[in-house]
Amino acid sequence: MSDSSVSRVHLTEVVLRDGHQSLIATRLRTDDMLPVCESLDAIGFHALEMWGGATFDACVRFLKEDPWARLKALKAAMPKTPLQMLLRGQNLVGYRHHADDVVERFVTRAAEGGIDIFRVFDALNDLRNLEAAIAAVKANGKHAQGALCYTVSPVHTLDMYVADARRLVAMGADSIAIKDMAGLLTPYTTFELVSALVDAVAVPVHLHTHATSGLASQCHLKAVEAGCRHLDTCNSAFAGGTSHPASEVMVAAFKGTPYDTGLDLETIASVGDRLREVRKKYAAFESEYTREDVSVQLSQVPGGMMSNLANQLKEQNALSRMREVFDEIPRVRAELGYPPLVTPTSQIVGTQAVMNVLTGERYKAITNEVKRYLLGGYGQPPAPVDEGIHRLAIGDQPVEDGRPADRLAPEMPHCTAEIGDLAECEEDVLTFAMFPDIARDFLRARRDGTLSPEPLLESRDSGRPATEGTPTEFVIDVHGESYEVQITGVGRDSGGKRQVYLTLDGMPEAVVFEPRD
Ligand code: 3PY
Ligand code: ZN
Repeated sequence: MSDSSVSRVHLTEVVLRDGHQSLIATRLRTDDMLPVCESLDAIGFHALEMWGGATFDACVRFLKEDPWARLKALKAAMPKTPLQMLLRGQNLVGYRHHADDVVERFVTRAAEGGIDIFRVFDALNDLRNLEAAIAAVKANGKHAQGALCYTVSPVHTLDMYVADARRLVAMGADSIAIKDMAGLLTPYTTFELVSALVDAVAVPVHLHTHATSGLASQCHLKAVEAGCRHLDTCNSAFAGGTSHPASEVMVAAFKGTPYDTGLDLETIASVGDRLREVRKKYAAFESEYTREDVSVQLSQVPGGMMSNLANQLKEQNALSRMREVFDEIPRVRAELGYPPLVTPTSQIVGTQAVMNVLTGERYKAITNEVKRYLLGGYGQPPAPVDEGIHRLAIGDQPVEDGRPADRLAPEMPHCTAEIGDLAECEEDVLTFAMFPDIARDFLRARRDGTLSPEPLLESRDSGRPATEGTPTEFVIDVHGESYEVQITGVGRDSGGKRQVYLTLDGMPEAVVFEPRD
């Protein structure tokens, strides 16, 4: 390999999205991004990932920033380098499936706002959930990158990934990404997987792997040896642990080799110095659990998910149940047909696992989201679901096996009418479609001039009761996103069946369960 234009490795810098999402709960503010944008733009990265994933929710919920304004500000500040976003397929930047009209308008507005590369994934790798998004990206003349969520299970074979990658290309994907959000890859499995994908498809193959287990930079090296020329890295100020290998490290690793990135280490390092200073302001959002932890290789539970859950149980003085919850997550995942753990399946599996432990009996209470999942509401699980759980949860209700969005009526007209003149533009309607409650509060506060971001210095522990006993309120914090689960009551329905009432992120859920004694 001597032709450097063929062998050169291209880096996608993720500090403005996945880096802070992984390490400081997605709290980096636009004002703290802008001062380094000119330097980031001058470095020559293949792309800068800076939008999507949890950043949209965090902007509206916590930072009281308009995510669309962030997009436009970052585009203006970084006009040269292609900008990339993470799009959760039919879930866009939220947690539920949206109708195709919302997908089309969201992608169009994001493209107009400045996104050049759309990395699109589905938590189940049900590729039907990528169809509408990829079609919209192509219709806007932008780059559609199809991402495959990497996980380990009896059904997630090399052949499955190769077949999925081929289908994505047939659907119009301009490149393929291996999305290893939990950091489960090992160097030699990476070599095998990348070799197979590079052989199978003619488009570039990207590697996105988290440094959770400590193996990621070795995976990068083996990926490059297997023919991958596109790696995701993160500026050292927000690298390592549940984030990614440092950009500086990978630039140094390939320097002077045929794979040389051609990037200037000093400029990247100077951005790192400035961002390290910025990071100090966000001390309240640091967590000791985002550090490297090889145990993810044993449990296959993403580091961020396990550790943050532990953190929250600790706040509720329920730390004694932590081990049980950690052990329960892989069991629930297997019973639900081995979904990869990524938004929103991480939320679905995580909440059910917590319920199984805290109610004292497995599946005594079953969340509505698990029922929706079993009814086909998210698409097709990778493997068959446990029959007993299926029966217990949804009895003989028919399972929908079509594309979930085919059952959804257009949403834009209704959302536009409902939010009324609080929306100043279509982007506001889209924000409302995504997060109705928090968007309404946000848009109202913006109109009233009372927007105010959460304070930076307040500890995340504050305000949480430190009482002993069974917790009735807990937060599952996954990959920078929080879901608040509150048990609000127990009772009986008219047929005498016991019910647990809870709210999941403020949405009421009534869970009916049969007494078994
Ligand atoms: C997100 O959906 O926000 C992710 O980062 C998934 O890995
Ligand atoms: Zn990631």
